[in-house]
Amino acid sequence: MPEELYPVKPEIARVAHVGSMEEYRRLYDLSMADPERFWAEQAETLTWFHKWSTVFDADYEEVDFGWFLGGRLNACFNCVDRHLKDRGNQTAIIWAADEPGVYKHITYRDLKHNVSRVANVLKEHGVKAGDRVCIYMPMIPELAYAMLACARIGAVHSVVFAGFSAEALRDRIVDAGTKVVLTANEGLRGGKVIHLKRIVDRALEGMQTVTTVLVARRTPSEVPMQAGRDHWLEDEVKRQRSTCTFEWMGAEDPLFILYTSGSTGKPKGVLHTTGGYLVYAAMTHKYVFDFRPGDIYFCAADAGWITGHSYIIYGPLANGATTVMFESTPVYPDPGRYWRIVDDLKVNIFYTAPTALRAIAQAGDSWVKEYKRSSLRVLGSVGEPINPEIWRWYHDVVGEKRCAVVDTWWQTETGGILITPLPGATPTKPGSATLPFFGVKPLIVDHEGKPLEGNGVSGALCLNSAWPGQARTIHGDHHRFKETYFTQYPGYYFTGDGARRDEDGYYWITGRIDDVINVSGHRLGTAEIESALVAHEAVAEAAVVGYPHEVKGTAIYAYVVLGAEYACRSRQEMQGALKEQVSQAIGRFAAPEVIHITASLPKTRSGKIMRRILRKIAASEYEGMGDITTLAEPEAVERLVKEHRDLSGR
Ligand code: 7RM
Repeated sequence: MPEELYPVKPEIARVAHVGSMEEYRRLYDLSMADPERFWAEQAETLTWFHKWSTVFDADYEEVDFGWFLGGRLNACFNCVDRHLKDRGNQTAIIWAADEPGVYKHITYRDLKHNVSRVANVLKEHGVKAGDRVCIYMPMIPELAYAMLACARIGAVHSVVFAGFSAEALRDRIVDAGTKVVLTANEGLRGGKVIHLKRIVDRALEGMQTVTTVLVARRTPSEVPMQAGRDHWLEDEVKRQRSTCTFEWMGAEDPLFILYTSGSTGKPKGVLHTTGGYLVYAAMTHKYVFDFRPGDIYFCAADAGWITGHSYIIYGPLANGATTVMFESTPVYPDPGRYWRIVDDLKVNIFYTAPTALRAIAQAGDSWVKEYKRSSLRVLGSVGEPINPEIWRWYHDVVGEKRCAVVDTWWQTETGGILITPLPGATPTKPGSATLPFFGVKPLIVDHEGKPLEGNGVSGALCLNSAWPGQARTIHGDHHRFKETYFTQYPGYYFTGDGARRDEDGYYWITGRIDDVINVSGHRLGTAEIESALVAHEAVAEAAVVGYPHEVKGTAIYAYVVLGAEYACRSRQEMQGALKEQVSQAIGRFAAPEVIHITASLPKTRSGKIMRRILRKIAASEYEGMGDITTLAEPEAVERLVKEHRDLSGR
């Protein structure tokens, strides 16, 4: 069967920033031939207090990169103040509350005042340039104010997704060495209350290092406030002036830390710097979504993840966009929620994760068709591979075959989108992220670390270029940064993903090939979940794998061996207790879908758990287990298969 190719829509191409494949190639070739010139030109789109002297410098041995060295700028100034002259009264942020139909429009001028007030509060509480500030907030405007306020005064924000548990939050506060935490009394999501302040209190128990907790008020509820430490943000900002000077940050000064999961149990504080990150976020937002002034842009991610950082806050605001901040879920109060917002706000560009699309599609097309969606022009996807069926549904049903679909591949570490179609230039194939963005050189590498030339090859996805948005280090552990990304395939950045380059040179991301899984677009390390499980007194051993799931994309399957004293407990009771255990250690979103209690795990004679086999069984693939003769206990496989059949009915 010839591969489906969706041509570019002429109406989109006619007005697009990049309107043809020739134009894409021309710019791509320029970016490869003379990257410094290319990126210097892009950097001109930002406002600099002082121009850079060196576009790019690298010490490959030490894995140190710098962009726009010598330059001084402020990310908050670029996202807020510089727009006041031309678009002070334009809406910067439309907040879509959890309650359907409730919106709040915040102009660029309002944004400046609100951000400045929060910045002044932070200063009053002793926050200085370079200090880390932890933000653990729901999707309310104060979250955006807090991030931008940090940027304004040169503090480094560490946003922790509000779905993380007290323990996970505590680890991140300790690792980043934060003295100030911003939170809310409660969060509201899908009509349910999340007791954020209570979680913060638990995270801070016995911790002396956090001296200030600023609490935004999202609900009328009162919460316990610890005298001297806790303050209502609304009371604090009231006293402040609506103006605050900005720090002239060096281009390579840190802008933020964002924790992400890797193949060990300890999350990594990925560090991004100011100049390169902002140039890259702004440029990709403009080109990938073909953003034009006046567009209403809606990224449905949570600001607690990198997608929210780059494509709700920094990229869109640097471009003077109107960006929607969505507090609720795609299915609250019903699966038509996204399209209701699209119609209410006349959204032109919409960006979400495949897992959300699958959940909505499952509920039936009527939820989509109830709304007009006539304002939509570009539809984006991110976070996990998008299966061709749901890609077609997005294109045909949501976009009525008029909209461009952009499947954007990137990572927390890359700062912005790296492999993606451009709406006006790239013919698309359902399920393929298509071609590299400007300045990006993907490589497909074999087991020996040899790059595979030509098309029609698959292997590990590496990158053989430097781009301004790339992470510079892991907070507090540069050695780990080098080890994690630059040693497995010497000379290249290893993404952790597998990929295929097809006959046309299009990239197909096949998913993680390390011990990371993407569950509903949330990135989790299997080792993290395992260490949460074995922390339970009943658990002797645990092994976690991912398996294909209709809505979540990948779901978590945990094999657990109980200690002798617990072996006779009711399975149901233990399964419940262990799911709760993971919720407590990481967050509810990390709780395994399946807990498979068993007598032993399949191991090699040297004691290595055979994950390959565990993955097969979890996926109900009983054929092609490969060589199991090296197993210490070959009959374990048969037992596991039988137990799995009983558990899953497959
Ligand atoms: C942006 C984000 C990164 C991992 C990455 C991939 C997977 C993301 C796509 C994708 C296939 C895509 N950052 N991933 N986008 N896989 N197609 N378009 O998600 O750090 O949280 O996760 O997500 O495995 O390595 S992340």
